[in-house]
Amino acid sequence: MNRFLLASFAALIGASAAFAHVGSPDVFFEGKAGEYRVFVTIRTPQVIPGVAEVELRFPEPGAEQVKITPTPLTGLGAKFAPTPDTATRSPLDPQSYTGSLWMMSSGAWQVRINVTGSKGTGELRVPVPALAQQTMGMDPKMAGALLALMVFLAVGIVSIFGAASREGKLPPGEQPTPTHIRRARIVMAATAVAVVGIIFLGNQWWGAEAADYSRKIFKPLAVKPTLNGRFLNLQLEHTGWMQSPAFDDLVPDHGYLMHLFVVAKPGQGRIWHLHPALASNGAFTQDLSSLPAGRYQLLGDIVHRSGLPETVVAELDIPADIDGELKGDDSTNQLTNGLKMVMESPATLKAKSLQVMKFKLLDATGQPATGMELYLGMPAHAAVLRDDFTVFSHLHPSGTVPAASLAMAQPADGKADPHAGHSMSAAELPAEVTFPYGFPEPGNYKMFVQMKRAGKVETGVFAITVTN
Ligand SMILES: [Cu+2]
Repeated sequence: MNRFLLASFAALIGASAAFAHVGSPDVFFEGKAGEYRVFVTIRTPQVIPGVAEVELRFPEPGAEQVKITPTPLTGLGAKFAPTPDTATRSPLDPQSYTGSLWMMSSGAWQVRINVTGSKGTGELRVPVPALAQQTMGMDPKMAGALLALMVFLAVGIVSIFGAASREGKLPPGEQPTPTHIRRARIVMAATAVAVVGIIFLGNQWWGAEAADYSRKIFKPLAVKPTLNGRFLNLQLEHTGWMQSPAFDDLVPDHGYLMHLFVVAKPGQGRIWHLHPALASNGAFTQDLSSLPAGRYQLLGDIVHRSGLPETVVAELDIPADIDGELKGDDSTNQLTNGLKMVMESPATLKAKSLQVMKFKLLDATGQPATGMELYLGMPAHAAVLRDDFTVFSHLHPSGTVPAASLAMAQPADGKADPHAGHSMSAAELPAEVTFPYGFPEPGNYKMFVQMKRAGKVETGVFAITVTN
């Protein structure tokens, strides 16, 4: 009978694991399928196997038929795609399409989007991590009803067996003798023992299934920070999820194995985007020169060879100021040379829906800045952080998908274009960028936007309120 308790216990474990993930599992992406520019939202399933909801919005008309197909990101499964599903065109907005896709196993998946219309055919492949986030708890009303049914059936079967042995062979109208009654009691006791035994075994089976499933619930790798003078050492640690025993399956993303965001607590006015060097398997080291004393949140983005991205999270106390200067691509957050960064989207946004946020870098005279450069191969990078640190997402103008995963999704025969849909020509790089993103829940957020100009990374900090 405590199977219901077990189920709710499993749900609790699930809830805490979902919290450890950095709270933003859905995929937002802008890219091109052939000549068709499209905004892609993929709402990932909470349980695996589960259904991913795909929403597509074409800013320009022309797309007439849209097919979507889920396949694993890499390996044999990626070569043998199942039959595509036709996405449903919205009756209200002919440039929007929706569809649902089953994701059958945990890991790195992709959704292939095939578009036919007035501009020919085109394909776009969008990587999606399919990770079990939680065990679905049972609805208390359903649990109550099932419990009542179970008691009714158990009592029912005991009394049926009792009545059968007491009166089954009696001619109509005759009363059972004390012998009959005694025998019936023995039968009822034996039946009750058997019923309790069956319920007990059923409970064991349920518990085993729940425990087995809870092992599949995604738990990101842990990381242990230690401070050694001005050097930060980061040691990755296993958490028991299906993880590679050595930490040797990481692949570089924009040329670095880890993108570490160091955020000052509690005000979160400042952020550093650092690139720790690999010291040995699973151990990274970073020079923290230029960090003032204080408490920091560490958020490290890594990508596995499978294409699965994850974020490792830790807290760090720095007891005394570390003086010095950052080097290379590492960056802090300041706007220099009288530059100004402005957000052109409303400062109040709705949760859970796709927003295309626009930012501009202006020079001292208020004109769009010139001399823009790519920063780590991208026109811009952004970090979205909820004020309580329960949500963190690392964005690019193409969306939430890491460039390394995106490159893996491209067909081996075609040219891999990790920046599909974005002009990468530095000569005419505009001082204006957009990021497609959907805030997972209401609350107060900070968004840190980084663009590179004249050899310097410029970071703008924006407070964003997200409503229901
Ligand atoms: Cu980035």
